Amino acid sequence: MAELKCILWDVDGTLADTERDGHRVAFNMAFDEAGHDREWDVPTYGELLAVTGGKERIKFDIERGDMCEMPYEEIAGLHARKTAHYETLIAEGRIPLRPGVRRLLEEAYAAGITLGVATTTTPSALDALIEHSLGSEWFDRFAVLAAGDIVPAKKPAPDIYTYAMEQLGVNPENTLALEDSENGWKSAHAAGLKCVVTVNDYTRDHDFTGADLVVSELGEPDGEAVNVLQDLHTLDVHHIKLSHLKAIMHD
Ligand code: XBP
Ligand code: MG
Repeated sequence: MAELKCILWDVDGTLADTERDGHRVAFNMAFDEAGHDREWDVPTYGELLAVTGGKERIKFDIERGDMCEMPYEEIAGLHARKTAHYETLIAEGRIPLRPGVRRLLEEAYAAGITLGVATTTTPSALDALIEHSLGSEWFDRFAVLAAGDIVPAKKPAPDIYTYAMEQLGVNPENTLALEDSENGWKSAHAAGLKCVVTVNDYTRDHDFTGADLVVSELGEPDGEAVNVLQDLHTLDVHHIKLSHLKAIMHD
């Protein structure tokens, strides 16, 4: 039985559905602008999401022969342009938060739970989402923003979660992760965390065996009941509340 002291949030797919209409579109804008004859359509991007990290994803597509060879500096430059396009898309307000995200963040913050972010995405892309989708006050409300290349090994390695907990001085037994993907869940699990997963169109069929709770979304009190796909703690769920997260830790 452990007390819930800290919640670490994944970003892409968890805070907001950023992949299909945000990151994917931005990659294609950068490819087009640089004269690369390559477009990542919706299903192709779904396959490529198995590789975490934008630069790593481009490199993988090159190595499998679907993009022309280029030196790493060029990949990094291409990715920097992609990030700039992504930030513009986010600033245009195209990607809302997922249902229940703001509600649960507010509830946890008001309850004095330490909140942090553990993501593979680039720090400036995360900053854009916080500024334009969440609100600037969250730069102070999150006690740590752990993102991108700050650790050498990205998810599914545990490193980004371990780094975030070290920064906060919290233990894994008091920390819960909110994730959306198999790589994210594996990363949190490898770091010793309990984990609630909110799936999306790209991740619904991923393997979440062992995850504490897998639901369609966090949901809202006045909305429809969320779809519960896996529940190791036999919780009574209509929408995910802080009390559910506490119950998972206590179990
Ligand atoms: C998701 C990722 C990222 C994004 C693209 O991160 O794997 O690579 O797809 O962002 P998470 P970058 O789910 O951990 O938030 O291009 O900035 O890497
Ligand atoms: Mg994610």
